[in-house]
Amino acid sequence: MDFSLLKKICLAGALACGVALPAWSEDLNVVPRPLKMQQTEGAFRLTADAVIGYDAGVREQAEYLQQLLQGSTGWTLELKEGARKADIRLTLAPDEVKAAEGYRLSVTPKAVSVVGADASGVFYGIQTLLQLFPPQVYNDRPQRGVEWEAPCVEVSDAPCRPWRGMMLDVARYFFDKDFVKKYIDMMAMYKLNKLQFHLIDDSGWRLEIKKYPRLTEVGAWAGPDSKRLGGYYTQEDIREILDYARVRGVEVIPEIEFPAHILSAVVAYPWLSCTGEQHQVPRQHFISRDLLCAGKESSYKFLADVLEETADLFPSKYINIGGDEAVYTRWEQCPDCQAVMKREGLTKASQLQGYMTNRVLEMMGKKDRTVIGWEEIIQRGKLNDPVVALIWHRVGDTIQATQTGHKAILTPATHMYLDFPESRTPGEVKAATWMPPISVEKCYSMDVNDYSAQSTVIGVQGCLWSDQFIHGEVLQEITPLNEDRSERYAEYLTFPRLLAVSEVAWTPKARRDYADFAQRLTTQYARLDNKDCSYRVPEPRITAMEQTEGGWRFTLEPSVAGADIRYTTDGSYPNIHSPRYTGPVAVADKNDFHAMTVVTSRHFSLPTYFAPDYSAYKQYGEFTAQWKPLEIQTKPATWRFECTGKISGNGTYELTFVQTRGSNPLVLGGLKLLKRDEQLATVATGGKTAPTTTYTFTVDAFEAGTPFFIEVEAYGEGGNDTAGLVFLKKK
Ligand code: TNX
Repeated sequence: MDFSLLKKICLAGALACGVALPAWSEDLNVVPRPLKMQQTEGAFRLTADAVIGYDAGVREQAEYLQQLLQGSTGWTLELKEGARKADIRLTLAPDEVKAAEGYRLSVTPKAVSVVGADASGVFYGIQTLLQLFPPQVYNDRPQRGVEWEAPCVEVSDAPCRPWRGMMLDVARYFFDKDFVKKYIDMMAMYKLNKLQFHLIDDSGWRLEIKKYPRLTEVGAWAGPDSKRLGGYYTQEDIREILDYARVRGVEVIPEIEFPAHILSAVVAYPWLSCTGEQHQVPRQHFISRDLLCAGKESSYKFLADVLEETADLFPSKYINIGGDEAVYTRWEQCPDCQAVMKREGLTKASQLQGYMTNRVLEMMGKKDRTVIGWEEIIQRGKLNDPVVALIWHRVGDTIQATQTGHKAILTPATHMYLDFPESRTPGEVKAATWMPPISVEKCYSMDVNDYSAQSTVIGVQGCLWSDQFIHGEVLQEITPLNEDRSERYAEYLTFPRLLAVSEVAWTPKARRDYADFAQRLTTQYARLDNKDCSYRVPEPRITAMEQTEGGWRFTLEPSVAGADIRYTTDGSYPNIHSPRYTGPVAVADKNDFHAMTVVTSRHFSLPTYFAPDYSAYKQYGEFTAQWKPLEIQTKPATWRFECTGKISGNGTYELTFVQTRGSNPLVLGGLKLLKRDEQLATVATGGKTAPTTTYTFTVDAFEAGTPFFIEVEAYGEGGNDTAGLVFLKKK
C-alpha cells in the first residue's frame, strides 16, 4: 500500500470538506517522535538545481547534507554561504530557538528551512527532513526512478534530555574505525549524542598511548602471534573518528577503566598490579581479580600520564574512568595497599577505590574535566568533587547520587543492555544470558524518572557489550543473516532497539506511546536497509488469535512495511517459500501455526513462537532444564545443564526436580554449581523425584556475564521412563 498516496487522498478529502487538518505526526513516521509536528498541504520536491544556503557556523552540517544527498540522488547541490534565498536554508538562531539542540523545520512546496539553536539543532532538523524523504535517500549509491519528495510540515522540536547515549564495547571485540564511524552515524540519525567509548578492558587495550607503547603492542592482542586477534586505534584514527562525530553532534567520551577490567595493561606492564605476575590477554569473557595496585605511586603516575594523553586527544568535557566490578582480594593481601589504607585511615580495601578516584578527580579537575563512571564510583567512600554515575543496577540508586551531590545517567541492565537478546525464541542469537531477554517493547518501556525531587538524572544510555562475542570465538552463525561477522552481530543486537533508546531519551514521557512507536517503526527498516545497517527482523505481529469451533484463527500484520509474511499450519517452521499470508488463517492446534517476516530471501525473521506454559510450577521458580526418557541412564551418570541467567546474584537458591511423566523415579546424587569451570557450591546428598526433590545452595561470588552450570549425578530407578522439569528459585 502506498501510504503517501493514501495520505494525499485523505488530505484532499479533508480540505474539500473544510475540515481542520489533523496532526499527522503518527503517519509521518519520524523517530524519535518530535515535540510538535503538523503536516500542511503539498510537498517539497528536490531537484538537481536546488541550492543549500547556510550560516557560516553550520558549514560542516551543510556539507554533510550535500554529501548525503549526492550519494542517493547523484546530484551535487550547490552550497552557498549566507544565501537567504535558498531551496534548503540552514540557519543558526539561538535567539529564535532557545532549547539546546532544538530546531524548527518548515517544509513548504517552495523551500525547506531549518533553524537551529546550535549546530546540533541544525543537524537534527536535517535528520527529521531526511526521514520525510523516501527511504532511498540514505543510500550511498544513486537511486533511479525515485521522486525526491517530502510532505510539507511544520516541526518544532528539542530533546527532553541532554544525555542520549550509547556505549560501544570495543575492548572485548575490536571494531575497526570504519565500524565505529558507522555506529556514530547511526546514532546521529536517531539523534543520540553521546558515545561512551569502552576502550579498555581485561581482554584488550585499544587506545594508542605514546608514553606506554606496550599497552597496544602487547595489550591489544590475544592469542599466539600468527593467529593473534585484536587491534587498536592510533591517535590519528581517534582524531578521524572525532572529526566524523563532531559534524554529527556526537560527543565521544573515552572510557579508561580502573581499578578492575584492566588486565590488558597489566599484561603489558606487570608492575601495574599488586603481584607483578605475568598474565596473558584472555580470549573469552573473563573478569580478572588483578586490579591496578592502589598502593604504589607508580600506578598514579601511570594514570596521570594515560589520562593526560587521553584528555589531550578527546575534547569531551567528560572522562569516563569505568570503576565497575572490582573484587578487592588483591588489595587486601598487598602490603603496599595495606600501607596506604593505614596512612589514609581506611578500614576496608574497597575504600581504596574511593581514594584512587579522588586522586584522579584532582588530576581531571586541573584539566577542567568532569569524571563519569559506573555506579560503583560513588559507592566506595566520599568523593571530593561531583561526578556522574552510570546507574546499571537499580534505577532507584539515583537518589544516592542526588543525596551525595552527584549526577546520574540511567543505563539499567534490565532495559538498556543491548547485549541481551530480544527473545527466547529458538534460533535467537547467543548473547548475554545473565538477565532475561529485552524486547523492543521492554526497552521502550524504560521509565526515565528522577526518583527524587531534585533533578539529577541527565539522561539515558544504551550499552552494547561485546564480551559474549569476543573475538568471534563463540560467535554462532545468525541463520537469517547467513553470516557470522561480529559487526553484523553487533548490528543485529543494536537494531531496532537503538530506536527505542532514542525515543526514550528524546521524547517526553507524555508523548511516548508504544503502539504508536511500533507503527512508525515498521517504516524505519527500509531506512536501515538503505544504510546497509543490519537488524533483527521482527516476527509478524499477531493482531488477533480467536478460538473457533475447529481450532484457532490467526490474524497478522506486517511489522516491517512492505515485507512478506510466510506461514505454516502443520507445526513445521516456515521458510521463504512457504505460503504467503494474505488474510486470516485457520489452524487446528495453535502450536502448529508459525509465521515469519521475509524482508529479502537472505534477511528474514525467526518464526513466531509460543513459549511453553510453566505457570503451574510457579512456586518452584524459573524453568531451567528438562529431562526425557532417552536421556536417562539406569546407572549413575553426570548430567550437566546451564543455568546462566537464573543465577542472578549472590544469595541462597533452591533447585527443584519435578517428575511430570513415568513411573521410574529419577535418583539424584551429589550436585555441583560451576561458574564456568570454577566450583562455587556443592551439595553432597541428593534425593529422589517422588515426584519432586529440592537442593539448596548458596552463591557468594556472582559475576555478571559469566556462564553458570549445574552438574548432578542422576539415574532412573529400575528404568528410564520418566520425564520432568527442573526449576531454580532465588530465596
Ligand atoms: C557487566 S555493566 C559488565 C560488563 C559486561 C556486562 C555484560 C558493567 C558495568 N559491567 O563488564 O560486559 O555485564 O552484560
